[in-house]
Amino acid sequence: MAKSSTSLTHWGAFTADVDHGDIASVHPWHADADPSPLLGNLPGSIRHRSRVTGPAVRRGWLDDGPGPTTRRGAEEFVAVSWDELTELLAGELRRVIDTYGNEAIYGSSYGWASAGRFHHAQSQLHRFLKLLGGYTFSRHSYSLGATGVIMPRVVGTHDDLFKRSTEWSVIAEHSELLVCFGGVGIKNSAVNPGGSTEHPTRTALDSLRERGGRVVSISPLRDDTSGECDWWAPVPGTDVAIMLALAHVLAVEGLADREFLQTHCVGYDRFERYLLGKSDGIPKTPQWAAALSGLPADDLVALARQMAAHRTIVMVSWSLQRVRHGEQAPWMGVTLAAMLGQIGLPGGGFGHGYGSQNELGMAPLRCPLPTFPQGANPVNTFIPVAAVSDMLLHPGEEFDYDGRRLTYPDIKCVYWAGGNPFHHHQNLPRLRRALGRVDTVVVHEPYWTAMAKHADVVVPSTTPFERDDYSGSRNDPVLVAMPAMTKPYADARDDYSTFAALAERLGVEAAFTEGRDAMGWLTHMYDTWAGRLDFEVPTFSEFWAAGSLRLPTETGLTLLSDFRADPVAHPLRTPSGRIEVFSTVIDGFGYGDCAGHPAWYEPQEWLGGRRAVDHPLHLVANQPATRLHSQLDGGRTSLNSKVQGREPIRMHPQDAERRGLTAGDVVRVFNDRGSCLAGLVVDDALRPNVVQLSTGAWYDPEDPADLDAMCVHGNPNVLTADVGTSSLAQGCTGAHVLVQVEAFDGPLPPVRAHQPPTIVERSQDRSTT
Ligand SMILES: Nc1nc2c(c(=O)[nH]1)N[C@H]1C(S)=C(S)[C@@H](COP(=O)(O)OP(=O)(O)OC[C@H]3O[C@@H](n4cnc5c(=O)[nH]c(N)nc54)[C@H](O)[C@@H]3O)O[C@H]1N2
Ligand SMILES: Nc1nc2c(c(=O)[nH]1)N[C@H]1C(S)=C(S)[C@@H](COP(=O)(O)OP(=O)(O)OC[C@H]3O[C@@H](n4cnc5c(=O)[nH]c(N)nc54)[C@H](O)[C@@H]3O)O[C@H]1N2
Ligand SMILES: [Mo]
Repeated sequence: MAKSSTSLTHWGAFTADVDHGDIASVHPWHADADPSPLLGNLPGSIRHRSRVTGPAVRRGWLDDGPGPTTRRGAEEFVAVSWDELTELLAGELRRVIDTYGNEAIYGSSYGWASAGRFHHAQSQLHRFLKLLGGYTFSRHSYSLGATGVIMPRVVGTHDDLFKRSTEWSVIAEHSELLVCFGGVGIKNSAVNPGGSTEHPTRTALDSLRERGGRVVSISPLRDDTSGECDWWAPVPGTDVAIMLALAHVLAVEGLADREFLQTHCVGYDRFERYLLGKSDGIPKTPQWAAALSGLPADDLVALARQMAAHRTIVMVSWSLQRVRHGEQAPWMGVTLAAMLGQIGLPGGGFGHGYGSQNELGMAPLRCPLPTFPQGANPVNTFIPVAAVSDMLLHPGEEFDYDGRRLTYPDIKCVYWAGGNPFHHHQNLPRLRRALGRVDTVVVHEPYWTAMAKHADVVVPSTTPFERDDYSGSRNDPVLVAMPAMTKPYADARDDYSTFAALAERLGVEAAFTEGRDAMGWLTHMYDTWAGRLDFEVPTFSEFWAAGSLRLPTETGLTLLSDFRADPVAHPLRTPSGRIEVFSTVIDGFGYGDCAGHPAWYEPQEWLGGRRAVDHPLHLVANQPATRLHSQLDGGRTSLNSKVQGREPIRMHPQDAERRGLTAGDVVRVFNDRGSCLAGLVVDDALRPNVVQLSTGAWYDPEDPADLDAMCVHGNPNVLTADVGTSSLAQGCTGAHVLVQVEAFDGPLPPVRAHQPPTIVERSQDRSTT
């Protein structure tokens, strides 16, 4: 008998019909005007064949004990009982801590996990490891690695750029011109960490256009902006040159707002010397940018004049900073907006990530959300998050980061819960070698992802639909109850229960659980939160029965309006209190790859460089339209997009014809780092010489024992370079990679990505006999 139940994912709230322990169908949240197609991945996800059904240990780890090995990902697993798993894992954690210290555990566990304030995998793991004495952690994200370091130095914050961004309703009402680098799409704004109950992007853009507003979408892909727009498709990676050219026109035509630059910024003069070519002999003219970007110089001149004449918002998508020198695009975007002098005016100024995530343009909550307490980490050692392979491969080596020299720790145990490095990290052959260096890899997962298949100890987790929780996000007005739809599948357990059992073996149970079960925590977190609010909310049981709770928001925001109105009373948290067009601090670091003002640096992976001779196609490895990262890759929406079971790669008709390829072909995508198969889609919505292969197809090596094997399924991270944005931020650079594409004529290898590995029962296990 189907029963109806409401829940929340990062891509939206929904009601599900639940039948025989699984989601049978989903209905979007009643108030969501533009629900995400990603909801289509949910039916069948609870009992999917790729679920981890019980605890499992890699054969070699069980037989030979912990230690470095290149066999990870290529061996069978042995099914063990929960008791045995707990015993083995507790013993290994104790061994690593006693022998090498807590720093030897890499417990950062980057990843998106699932929505839920209590059963949030990383929060559970971090609290647990802190009670054991701590772990090596990571800073910032794959999303915003460059922004997270550069923007606090330029505008005193990175978080407020998103949390307190100009609201969509203000843009729809006041903006006349949106100049969007990277577009402003609805593909990505489906998603909000913690969940969304509204998706306003499409409607806001429609109302802006109805008012006569214009959208200029500067992006290699036409569909990066929803609805009608002027589509300008430059050579990928040349946006900073384009922004500099627009700035050049403003500077030489007397269109820059000198007063705003004087009162609200520092260092414009230093920057202008560079802009005009006085410091390096190269004026950043529209002609100069045209040669790099392929955009006509006249168009750039005309656009700059229009930007100065109209209420204009400069939007920079997050993708622009997920490349080598990624610090420059947001810095230059703010500088360009500062020259226009409209920062802090309704509908003018700067936006960073409209169309990247749903929180942009959504009103922030006036209150915090209920929180699972974390405690402090006694270990101070950290890495910038995307340096994980570097860390594992180079223990003891020094590296640059944000003005400091840091040293990589010597990691013995990698512990992951709620993330998938075989989704998120670059150069996967290198990651496999890096993981080969440690003694033990532990992974908590509901699904047999490639990361789970590369683990020594695999801990089966529940999905959010098998446990009670609630969730919301800081830029969404509703706290949503997530009652369990069904009991845990097979032998899966909540991460909380797993850690509670481990905590018991390791003598920290009382501190970890504080005597509460999951429902006890949900109530406690809610009551603690409610007690600190300055307004009344229903009791926990009233909220739970109602299923949702609307919270007050701060509406009508314009980013930095206070600062604009009075920069002395509302200074930015920068050394000068103003926007740092020139940063003395960054200049003082003396980095060759990030100077004291925004600048054009030749990209590492781009069509204008020497690498393009052998790799003539620019691959945009963007976020998938059909799923969140690698999550539910085996779901309906995701599978429907595949071509002969492979991830689709989009190519311009001209490029396909030149290679004798037709739509529906399986092609080989390759460079000097690796190769993968993909299914060809021919489409003129791309700039020629650009191909697009989104992230998220589960890594599927043709021969798992070969560390350099071709991925038969289409994961672009076998191709991407594992290199930081710059010495400043060392952020992720996975957005761009140069490749070649050819027909694949061999016999088609099967896709096994969504199949579990070989698991033998303990009774058939020779190590017990
Ligand atoms: N080339 C390239 N690479 C990229 C990017 C790019 O643009 N290009 N983008 C980057 C970006 S911005 C990001 S944010 C990362 C995303 O990388 P990740 O966040 O690591 O990717 P996800 O697929 O969301 O991984 C989350 C995992 O958590 C698991 N999970 C869900 N709920 C639970 C739970 O309750 N318990 C446990 N134990 N596990 C759970 C899911 O099954 C899934 O495997 O990828 C980055 N990688
Ligand atoms: N459906 C869906 N939505 C998501 C996610 C997902 O996995 N699926 N992930 C979420 C996460 S964690 C994050 S961090 C955000 C990321 O948000 P973004 O970083 O903005 O996402 P991308 O899809 O990588 O890039 C957006 C667009 O930028 C364009 N672009 C790429 N390179 C260039 C360039 O050099 N110049 C210009 N002008 N444009 C360029 C690409 O065509 C691309 O489609 O998305 C979030 N939203
Ligand atoms: Mo992200």
